[in-house]
Amino acid sequence: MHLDHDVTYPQRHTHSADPHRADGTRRALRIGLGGPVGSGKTATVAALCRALRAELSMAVVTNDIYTREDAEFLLREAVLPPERISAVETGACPHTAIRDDISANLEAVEELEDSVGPLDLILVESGGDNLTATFSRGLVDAQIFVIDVAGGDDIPRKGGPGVTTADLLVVNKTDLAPHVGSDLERMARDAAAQRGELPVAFQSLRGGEGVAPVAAWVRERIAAWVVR
Ligand SMILES: Nc1nc2c(ncn2[C@@H]2O[C@H](COP(=O)(O)OP(=O)(O)OP(=O)(O)O)[C@@H](O)[C@H]2O)c(=O)[nH]1
Ligand SMILES: [Mg+2]
Repeated sequence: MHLDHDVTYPQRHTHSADPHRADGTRRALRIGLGGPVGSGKTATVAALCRALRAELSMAVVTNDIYTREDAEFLLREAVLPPERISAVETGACPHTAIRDDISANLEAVEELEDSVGPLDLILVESGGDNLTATFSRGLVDAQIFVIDVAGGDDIPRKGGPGVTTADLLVVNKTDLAPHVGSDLERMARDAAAQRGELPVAFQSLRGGEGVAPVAAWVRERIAAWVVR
């Protein structure tokens, strides 16, 4: 069938990968955090909120399969005002809601922009999944894949799209490495072999620099986003 006139759709200003709002200004940068169950995604989101909330207007979307536990944790910890935290209950495999049918997540992102915006940054946490879960580029502009040293030091070698292609790979819980016998140097070598030039951050949220290197990476992405 051929149409000889333009088709118009109801306008939803961020309902796509379009980086602009209806008024032409740049919308919030959206960063997705994915990775296996319990690797430290919510803890990283909480630490990023604490590190960046004074300088950026932020909001968070969490995805859980049947609960709102991650959002409730962030609310309890008061990492952001409650109106800036939104929970999506995926009710299915977590990757479905971030990759295949992203409508519930896009709606959550849009509602946050409408209700508390303009925002600089929206963090979208996926439900914990396996090594194959990645975000649709229609939902997020960049993705962080969080693994941890306790999940086994052969995870970087095993690859998979998260480890191989995420814009930033975070290897979390380095404080546990001596206790679980994980070889951090080997993980770094394997990650570099899988990822080439793409960055890797080793992190412990129990000490040292904490989330600072990841927060610095987010700042760089924000700086590049607003001038484009
Ligand atoms: N020792 C140590 N524990 C950590 C670190 N980061 C997170 N944890 C703990 O690991 C557990 C899981 O962390 P979460 O942030 O809930 O992990 P998650 O990836 O969001 O988990 P799901 O959303 O259930 O997939 C919690 O008990 C955290 O306190 C770390 O750097 N070191
Ligand atoms: Mg979580």
